[in-house]
Amino acid sequence: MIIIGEKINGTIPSVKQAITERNEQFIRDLAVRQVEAGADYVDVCAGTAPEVEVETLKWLMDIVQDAVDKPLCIDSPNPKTIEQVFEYARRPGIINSVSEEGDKCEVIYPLIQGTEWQVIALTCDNNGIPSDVQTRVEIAKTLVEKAQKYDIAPERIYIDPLVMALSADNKSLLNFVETLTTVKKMYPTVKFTSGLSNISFGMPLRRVVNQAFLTIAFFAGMDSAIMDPCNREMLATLLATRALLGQDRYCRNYYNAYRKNKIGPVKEEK
Ligand code: THG
Repeated sequence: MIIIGEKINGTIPSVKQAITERNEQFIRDLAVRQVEAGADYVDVCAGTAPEVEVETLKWLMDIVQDAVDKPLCIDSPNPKTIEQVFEYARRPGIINSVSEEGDKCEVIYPLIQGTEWQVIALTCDNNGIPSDVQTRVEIAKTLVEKAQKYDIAPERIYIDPLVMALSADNKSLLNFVETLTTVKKMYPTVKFTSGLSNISFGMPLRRVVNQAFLTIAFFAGMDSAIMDPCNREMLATLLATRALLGQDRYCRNYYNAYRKNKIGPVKEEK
């Protein structure tokens, strides 16, 4: 399971404040803590007004790249923003994201053609997020086929089916799994990712629902999660699931994480 650390996101109030105050230490600390907890990529999302988004993202990208040795996941709804900050990335990472909305693919795909960059592809279009599996599958197919025109192979694409709240759609997880299974039959090397918190929107004990979602989605073949690796319960669930699925020989990662105080009751550092 590939972990994309989600905490550097200007829509989180404490991060928004750090951005406003240009508090470098706060951002650096978030990057370091996420990577220490196991993040493979560090998501950076400015979440600011469009006029200052490019400048804010550049600032975030510099801090993260000076602080940690992991690639970025550049998160913006605006492909033009991504185009402008792209050259400030010091190594290939993940673009978050393209979709069938507007000209996103036409801007982003040429940008990453001939590079090792990967891309998250959301299954939505100008009509919004489809609620049925079939439309999601069709959009995923279009996104993968368009990518092939730019020599972007399916293994560089993470499909994100934008999971709905379970409280709004009782089949939300089942649709997610069916979309994943169907798309992977067509493109066995394509990857899937998802945020983990939308599923529980409006429900009590959200973290329990989020963890159950992670476990089932993981078992169903999800390759990556956009998550907070500093969330000790979620990380423990992820590592336990990985061990249960036979992906952690001798449960070594699980034991190590416990020994290194990344999961379980918080122990005082000596
Ligand atoms: N798909 C894709 N990109 C995404 C999302 C997605 N980017 C944004 C978002 N969803 C994922 N990022 C976040 C970031 C923060 C929170 C939720 C999703 C969040 N954070 C709380 C905080 O830090 O205070 C709580 C975190 C916790 O307790 O775990 O809510 O779906 N492609």
